[in-house]
Amino acid sequence: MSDTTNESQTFSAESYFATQPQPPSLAADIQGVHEFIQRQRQANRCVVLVTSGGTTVPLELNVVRFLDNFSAGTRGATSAEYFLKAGYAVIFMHRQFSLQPFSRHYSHTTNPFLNFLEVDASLPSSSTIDTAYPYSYDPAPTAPTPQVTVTLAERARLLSVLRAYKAVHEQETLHMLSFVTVNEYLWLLRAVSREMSVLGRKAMYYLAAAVSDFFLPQQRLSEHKIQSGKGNLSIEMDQVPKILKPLVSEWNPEGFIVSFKLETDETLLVPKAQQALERYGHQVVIGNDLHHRKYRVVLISPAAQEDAANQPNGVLASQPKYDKFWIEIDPNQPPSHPKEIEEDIINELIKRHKAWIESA
Ligand code: 9Z3
Repeated sequence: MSDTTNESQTFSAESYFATQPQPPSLAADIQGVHEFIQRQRQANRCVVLVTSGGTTVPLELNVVRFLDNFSAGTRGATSAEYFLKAGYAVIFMHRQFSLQPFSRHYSHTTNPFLNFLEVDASLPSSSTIDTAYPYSYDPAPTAPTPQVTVTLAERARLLSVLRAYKAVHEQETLHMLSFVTVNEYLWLLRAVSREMSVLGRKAMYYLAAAVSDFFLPQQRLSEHKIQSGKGNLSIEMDQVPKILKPLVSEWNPEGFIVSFKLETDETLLVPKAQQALERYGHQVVIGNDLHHRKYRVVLISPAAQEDAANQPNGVLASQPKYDKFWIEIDPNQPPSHPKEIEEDIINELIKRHKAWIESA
């Protein structure tokens, strides 16, 4: 790494954490994670870390502008629900204000929850609105308090979401953590992974967050808002270190690690996913392409190697290094009851995680 502060550098994970600032909330966040993991250990549960949503890259210290990412956190929030349903405890590490399990059904949507609520129809509509204080939360003292109900058409769906949500709260199996910048994400990921290492093989990582590949080191950030009026703006960014490497080899070598590969050219999916497995040596890479990600993904994992001793002639034919497993659903789902691809992804991963635990 160069020691001047204006030049671009190549960061290893080690040099990154040695030079980039630790977020002030990290210690408190990790205390919460520590206690959550202790409780799950006592209950003998598997714990999955689900990362979700995009990271930002601030362009100024007093940040006015930043680089962002398209991800709304649908994959992560949906997957977290299926993990919870299967009895996993979930650490949901998500971009602040991105989609969350359960509430996702009624947020960031073209069909927001207010559309499903009705003010008691037995009262004349004029008496249900306090025209003098149209937006006041305090009912006028003399007015009857109208009841709010859920429309009949939405009641069954809401009830099932609400029941699942309440059950998870009661069992305390969901722990929320949030990040905004790529720096906060990296520090949290390292600290949470280290905490999870006490779980051994019962820990799973489901890294669905869309993490920036580039960032501006703190030392090269302009303190104040970048001024216009000086013509074009050129910014040279550094590469974010490949964090899967220390995660797999140092922070939690026993964990079952699932990473995602996003491409816009579908022909690159399989080779790029294989390259990631080759490089980091973890368990599964899920390849998804931007336009079909809700209906088709491919799971790439190391192929089980046959033992030559089990072959009749004692010789092995050349074996593929990787297994490919496509998961696909019909893109034309009924709006009333859509199937979500995450249901099949999580079922498959849980099967494999179980085998991973049993093979210890
Ligand atoms: C994913 O590929 C996720 O599935 C999506 C989910 C971001 C596509 P949405 O929030 O989208 O449901 O709309 N996440 C990982 C993307 C990523 O940054 N992967 C890195 C890469 O492709 C490797 S870690 O290089």
